[in-house]
Amino acid sequence: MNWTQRSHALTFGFPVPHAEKVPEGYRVTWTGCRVMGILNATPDSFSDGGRHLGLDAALATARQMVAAGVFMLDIGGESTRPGSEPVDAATELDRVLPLIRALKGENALLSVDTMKPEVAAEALKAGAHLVNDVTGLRDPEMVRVCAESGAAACIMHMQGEPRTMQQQPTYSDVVGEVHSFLRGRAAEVKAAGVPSVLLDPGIGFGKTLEHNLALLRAVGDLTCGPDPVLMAASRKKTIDLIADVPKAADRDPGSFALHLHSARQGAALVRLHAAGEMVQALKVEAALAGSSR
Ligand code: HH2
Repeated sequence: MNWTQRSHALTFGFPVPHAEKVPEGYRVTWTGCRVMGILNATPDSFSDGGRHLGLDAALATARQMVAAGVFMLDIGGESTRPGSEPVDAATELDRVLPLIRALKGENALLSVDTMKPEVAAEALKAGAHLVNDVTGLRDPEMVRVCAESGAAACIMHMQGEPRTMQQQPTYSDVVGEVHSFLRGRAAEVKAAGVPSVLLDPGIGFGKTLEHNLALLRAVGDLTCGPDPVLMAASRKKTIDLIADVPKAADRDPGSFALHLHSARQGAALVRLHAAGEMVQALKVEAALAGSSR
């Protein structure tokens, strides 16, 4: 079976776009690799900071993505780039809630990219379906919010915290440590009642170029497991270090290469700024692999 035929699923405790009712809740299933489009309503994100601050501009981008076949939108109100300063919950909510409310009728899953349980809780009430927490649901309150609402969650691996994580990342076996953290955390949060999870090795979060390359080369070891895998390296510094592209907005070609590689290794979802373009790239890649999707 090649990557285009592999089937993936996420289960939710409430109805979501594309879902069918199953005894455990509402299940979304797909084959091959789908795209999560990045929508940062922030002034300081490393590549698209300030681009989507106006509601109309953000909605236009989001709707273009959905029209292009993007499966899930990831809406964020706080930058987590290396060195970023935290923002308070009220500021984050002011940035993400209008977008979630305006997009909840669209034919796409909505993810909220937040580390704060209070932001996640309000975002879910406003219409978000999945919580993307770069701390791997470190805060027990985040696990409770997801479990009680029936939201799916993305568990990402990060060493340290955004402000300082790139100062001196160290591992003795980066692939072994990251994969066992993700599998362990998935088992714990599902046992606590979160209906389903995505796993993400967290490219660039407390990792050197060598660490990131090792994780990218080993995606296939993570995608062998039962939980769908999300890969998210869009426009990241890794691409600059490989291909000498200092400006983040110029890194889409490298982003397509990294995520096509991840798709071929069985990733269920890839997170990109140039999300509609990635849908096109995946369709071509799938056709070459012998599938029409
Ligand atoms: N990376 C960023 C933000 N959220 N979520 C997951 N699951 N995985 C990631 O690798 C990830 C993420 C950082 O990228 P971006 O959103 O473009 O920038 P910023 O944090 O500066 O807003």
